[in-house]
Amino acid sequence: MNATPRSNDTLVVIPTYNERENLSDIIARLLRSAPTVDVLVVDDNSPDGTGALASVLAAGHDRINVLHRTEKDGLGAAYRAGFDWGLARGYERFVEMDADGSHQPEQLSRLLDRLEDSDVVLGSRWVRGGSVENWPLRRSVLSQGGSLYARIALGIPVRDITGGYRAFTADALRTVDYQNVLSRGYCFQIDMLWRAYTAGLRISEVPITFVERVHGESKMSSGIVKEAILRVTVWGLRGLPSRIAGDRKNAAVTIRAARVAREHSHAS
Ligand SMILES: Nc1nc2c(ncn2[C@@H]2O[C@H](COP(=O)(O)OP(=O)(O)OP(=O)(O)O)[C@@H](O)[C@H]2O)c(=O)[nH]1
Ligand SMILES: [Mg+2]
Repeated sequence: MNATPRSNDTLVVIPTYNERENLSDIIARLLRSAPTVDVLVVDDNSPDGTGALASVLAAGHDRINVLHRTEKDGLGAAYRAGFDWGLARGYERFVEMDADGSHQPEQLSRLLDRLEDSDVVLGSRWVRGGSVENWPLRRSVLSQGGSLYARIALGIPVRDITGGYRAFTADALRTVDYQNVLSRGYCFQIDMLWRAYTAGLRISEVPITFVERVHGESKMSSGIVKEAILRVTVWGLRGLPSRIAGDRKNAAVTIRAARVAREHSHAS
């Protein structure tokens, strides 16, 4: 394991699969616009050499790190590995960001500012001020329809349920027990949000401008969409009895207790 000490307390995790044409640019923009974050690229042995490029970038800069995995295993698995890596090194805030330029590093401060009084912050395309650039109507309909379906099925009062530009406190990640999130594709994002919501975490949405990728290929597939619909329906049905009973745990209290306990153990 790479034992490089961290330079900052915020880690931006960027999963990559065949993002060679995008990676240098996104990292350069991130380092420029967010001077107090470190970066972790989690590459699944991309055939196009993205992992090798990430190693070159990491060798040239203290704030850039890379985690190489042996085979393509989905976005969720990449994030789980990235969170493990960062929590083991004591990072206190985590950001999820795609490598394809859809999540603009210049808007990261919006998410981190809101994290001051939230446990989870969602970069949102579908709140006032949020938008999508260069998407065909078909993608917009699918994304908004998916969010609407998940909102109704799960009862989560959030506009953008599938978005992948997010920030979490370390305590929030520990609370949602991300290691046991089995969803693979973007359903990972719904799964994480569902767990955060049912745990009573403070969830905020901030508007972002999502820009469709220019280079490389999307990894969206019909399998990923089917996984999301199936899982959301099952969770929705399972959660129905407790929704009817209005039974939502207040884990903000648990989080505060965990924080106090940790501060106490550091002090003693
Ligand atoms: N490590 C790793 N990264 C992945 C995998 N699948 C996707 N990614 C990365 O996850 C991010 C999001 O994937 P995209 O292909 O952009 O998928 P998407 O954003 O849902 O779809 P589009 O909106 O069409 O771009 C990108 O940085 C991908 O390179 C995977 O299996 N392993
Ligand atoms: Mg994308």
